[in-house]
Amino acid sequence: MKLVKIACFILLLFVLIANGYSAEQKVKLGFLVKQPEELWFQNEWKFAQKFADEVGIDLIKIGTTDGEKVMTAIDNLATQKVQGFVICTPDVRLGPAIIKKANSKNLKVFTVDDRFVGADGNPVEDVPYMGISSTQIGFDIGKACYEEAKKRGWNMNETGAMVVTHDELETIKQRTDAEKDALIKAGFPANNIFTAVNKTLDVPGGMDGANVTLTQNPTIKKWLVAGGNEESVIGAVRALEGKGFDGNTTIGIGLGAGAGLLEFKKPGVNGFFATSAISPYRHGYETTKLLYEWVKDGKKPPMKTLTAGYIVTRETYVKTMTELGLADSLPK
Ligand code: FCA
Repeated sequence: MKLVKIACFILLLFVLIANGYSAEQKVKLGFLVKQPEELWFQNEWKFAQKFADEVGIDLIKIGTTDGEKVMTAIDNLATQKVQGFVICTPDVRLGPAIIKKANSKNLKVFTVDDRFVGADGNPVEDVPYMGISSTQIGFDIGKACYEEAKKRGWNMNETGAMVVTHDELETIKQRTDAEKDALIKAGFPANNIFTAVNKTLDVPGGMDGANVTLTQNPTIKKWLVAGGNEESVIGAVRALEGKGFDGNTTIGIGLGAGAGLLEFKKPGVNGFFATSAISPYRHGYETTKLLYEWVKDGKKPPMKTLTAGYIVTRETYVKTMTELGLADSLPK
């Protein structure tokens, strides 16, 4: 009996020590983004940090603007004993190389915004991904552009629709294809839809792409503008301003939750009419939380989560975003 008691005591001691040890092992995560200068990604980081602070873990945030930087960052994370990272990769085709490297260092990977593409050209489906509902959001934007033009009594035959895209990226192509589709379904003349290309997905890239389209179509009097992200639409609006168009002759609808909101804060009205507000909270806080639970408790995250967008104008954005719990990402 005495022996049994001693054995139980030793066992208990062992369990306590083991538990104490694992509680000491602090979770450390990484969050890598392709365009750290963009407000969207800064907001993702902000909400990821919020989660990290709430649970008291370390979060290492690194801007990885090209493939080499991604690879160096993964080495860096591994050296710092990080257990996993969230990533929006600068190039989706890097997916297989990123997975290989992460596996070799025993790091868990969670993709956000842009889904990896495999060597066969298909999206990688066995790495958790949180993106936006690109097709639905794009469709809503195309429809809203048409409806606003109709409300203003514009003659659609004299109006052009510029859709600024970056087709190499699945999520952007889905958004802009749906924008065109919605315009056509609403009754907008297909011949008046023009595709512009934003090579870099930032404002200068949107402006360059739009300028090409504008030079090729000098007779169009009024423009609808849609795109793959807010930066693309803002770039096009700036290009239109350069040619004398303004808020009376341009209806631009973006997609994001950063740069577009700053347009609303500018005095007066410009061609950036509305944006589909997406959630940096979900893409930052929630991705980090899911990764944390995966690392800490072995709870596998859902393989695919698609988040919604809500069209807001300069009149409605503060109210709607506050209702959506996004007051923290409103520009000051
Ligand atoms: C892509 C775009 C970003 C943002 C994000 C949700 O990564 O490049 O601007 O729209 O999807």
